[in-house]
Amino acid sequence: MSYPPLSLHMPRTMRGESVPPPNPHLRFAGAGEMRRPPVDSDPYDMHDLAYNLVRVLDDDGEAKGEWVPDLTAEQLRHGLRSMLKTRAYDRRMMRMQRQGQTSFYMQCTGEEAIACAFQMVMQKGDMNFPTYRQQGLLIAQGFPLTDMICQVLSNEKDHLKGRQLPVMYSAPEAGFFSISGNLGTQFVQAVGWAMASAMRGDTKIAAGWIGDGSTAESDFHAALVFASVYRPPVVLNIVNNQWAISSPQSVAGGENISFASRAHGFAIPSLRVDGNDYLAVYAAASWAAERARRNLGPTLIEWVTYRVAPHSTSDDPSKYRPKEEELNWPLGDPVERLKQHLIRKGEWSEERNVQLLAGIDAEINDAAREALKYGTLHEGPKASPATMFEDVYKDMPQHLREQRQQMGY
Ligand SMILES: Cc1ncc(C[n+]2csc(CCOP(=O)(O)OP(=O)(O)O)c2C)c(N)n1
Repeated sequence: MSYPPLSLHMPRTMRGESVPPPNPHLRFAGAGEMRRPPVDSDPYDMHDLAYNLVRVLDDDGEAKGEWVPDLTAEQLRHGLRSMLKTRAYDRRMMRMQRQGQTSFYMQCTGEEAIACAFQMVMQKGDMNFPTYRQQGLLIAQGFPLTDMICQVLSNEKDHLKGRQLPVMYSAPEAGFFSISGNLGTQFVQAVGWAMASAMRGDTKIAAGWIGDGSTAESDFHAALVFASVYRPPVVLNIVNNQWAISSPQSVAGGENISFASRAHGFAIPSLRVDGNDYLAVYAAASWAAERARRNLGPTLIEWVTYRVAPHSTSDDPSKYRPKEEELNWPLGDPVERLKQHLIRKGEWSEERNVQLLAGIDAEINDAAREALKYGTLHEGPKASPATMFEDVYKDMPQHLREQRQQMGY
């Protein structure tokens, strides 16, 4: 008996077809179609939710179904403000990079709803373990923009003292754990932090964040094992923005199966949610946070979205994906969708939106002007090079003292 020669499967997108056909195993429910199970559901009774999409806002901006969250008009306007501010901040940082005031920047354009709405369910003392694309977690809670800009500029007021790449913020006091350049490491750390909270008998919860591409890292799997075994209070967020630099999500394992369904082998409940729908994000995040706070254990959420911006200031997406892809993206723009919803409710208007944008621009200009007083990458005062030997260890060992002396300090 002889067989034909073997060949390796290549995801369609690796064969040069950059817009994948609709996945026959994944469904895309209309707004309001998906059920909202009780938070203490058995994960085995929730499998359908990992292959479909929880959506609240329909194409006309109407909120529908069991997942409609209980949010006041003021809370919804806060959401719109946070997303617009995040977008404007990104644009401004982008410009600073192009003008040579900083070396590097990463935008989250199109993904603002996820971090901005998620932050609203976090409470004081809870901890996010973000990637570099969740600046919305800080902005939605009103974290000082000047401090963020000083980090991006690596200037004299950068509280990380110029030791980190721009956008790798660290603000644990604001529930925002230090960002690391090594993909995926924070996911397993989030689980460990949540385990510590439970071991101490505390009431605080953690949230881990990871991109679609980074789910291929081993830390993603380690995180699921620990979360499955010890059931700590953690929300495990996968932001599926379809791309990992130039690699489509199919290459990370998303060609025939959803990322949400990865939870099933670990008996962890999971949801697949429209990440461009502020209301759906808030509702799903509340559901998962409630589970965690009630000691019911972890939840995995796949947020389906699209990375509209280049991966970073060092990237040019026109080299690997057609512009039509963004234009044909079916879930629209999170900012426009929430704005439309508010207008439909009679709680917003185009005029108020223009005023809001002007206010945000002024706020960002003020923050930028203040930050620029403390210097940029190339100009102005800097932390003394002597400080680069500090904080490697709690106490500086002899060999670092010698190296510092060799530099003349
Ligand atoms: C361990 C590790 N491998 C590779 C890289 C280089 N790298 C930085 S970002 C990135 C893509 C990550 O894509 P994804 O997880 O989908 O997140 P996104 O950038 O789309 O938000 C890669 C490969 C890295 N920083 N760390």
